[in-house]
Amino acid sequence: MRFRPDLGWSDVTPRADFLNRRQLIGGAAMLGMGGLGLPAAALDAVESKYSTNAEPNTLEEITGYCNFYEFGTDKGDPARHAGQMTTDPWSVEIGGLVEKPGRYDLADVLKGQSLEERIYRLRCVEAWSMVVPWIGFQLSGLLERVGVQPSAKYVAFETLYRPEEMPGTRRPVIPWPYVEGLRLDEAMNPLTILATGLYGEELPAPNGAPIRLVVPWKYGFKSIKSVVKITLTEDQPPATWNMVNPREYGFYSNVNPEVDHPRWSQAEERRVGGGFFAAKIPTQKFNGYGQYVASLYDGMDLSRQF
Ligand SMILES: Nc1nc2c(c(=O)[nH]1)N[C@H]1C(S)=C(S)[C@@H](COP(=O)(O)O)O[C@H]1N2
Ligand SMILES: [Mo]
Repeated sequence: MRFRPDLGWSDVTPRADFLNRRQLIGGAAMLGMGGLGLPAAALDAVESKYSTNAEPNTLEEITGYCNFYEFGTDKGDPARHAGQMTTDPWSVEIGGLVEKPGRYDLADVLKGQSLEERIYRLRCVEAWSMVVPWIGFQLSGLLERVGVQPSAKYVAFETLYRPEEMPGTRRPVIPWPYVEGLRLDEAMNPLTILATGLYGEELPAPNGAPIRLVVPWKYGFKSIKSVVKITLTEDQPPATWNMVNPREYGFYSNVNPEVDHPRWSQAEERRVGGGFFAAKIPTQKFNGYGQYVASLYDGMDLSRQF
């Protein structure tokens, strides 16, 4: 399915059908109830303990105000152009220090993973934020399934690079393909998900269809979109913005109001949709997820290892 900015997802996909054909065929265990015949309201009934109570942004805001440089640098470019991206068929190459390397079809990636709704805050390094009701599953589930070798210490991710379908990649704005990385313990943290949906529907193209990483305690650029490759490594993998400007964008890039970007303060953020004159809200350390992740960084000086 291609993203149509003129339609809401509920217009194009019956809600009860949001686990699309190929996901159903893949046999993803939907909230432990099995996929087929899922009542429309079932998803709403399940509260993840990791979800925020904050009001989610609208679908229009989430799909219309995006960073996805493969389609241009304007916030509206992804909504205009990401629909060109072929997202079916889709496969993810999983390799490096794993027991079962291979090219996994999307349905196979989802096999055995339980999808759930996670309503997360998303804090962009540019000092705006949103609240997004993702549908996804824990990355740890996939890594356990493919078997992580003992020597693995990091997980590297890569986005699709297909210039014919990605007008933004025809200029060297940033190095292509977009790459990112996490330390293995960050990747295994229960907050870290691979998202395949949003608002109970398939993931819209501007947000990284058909599968993207979401790491809610880090600046948004760590949450790499449209993932085609996952590699377990011994050494810290390259990360796009860190390569472009290591002084401004650290490998860790945990949300931290105490460490300013060299060119602006990170103490506050503007919630998208509040209007330009809306009061800024204070940025929380680890984007408010410290109770789950602060211990990952015990003994680290987060102002130096940012
Ligand atoms: N491949 C790829 N992934 C990406 C980006 C990008 O340009 N290309 N932008 C990042 C940035 S800066 C942010 S803030 C989030 C935005 O996600 P959203 O548009 O779904 O809100 O995606 C991240 N993932
Ligand atoms: Mo961002």
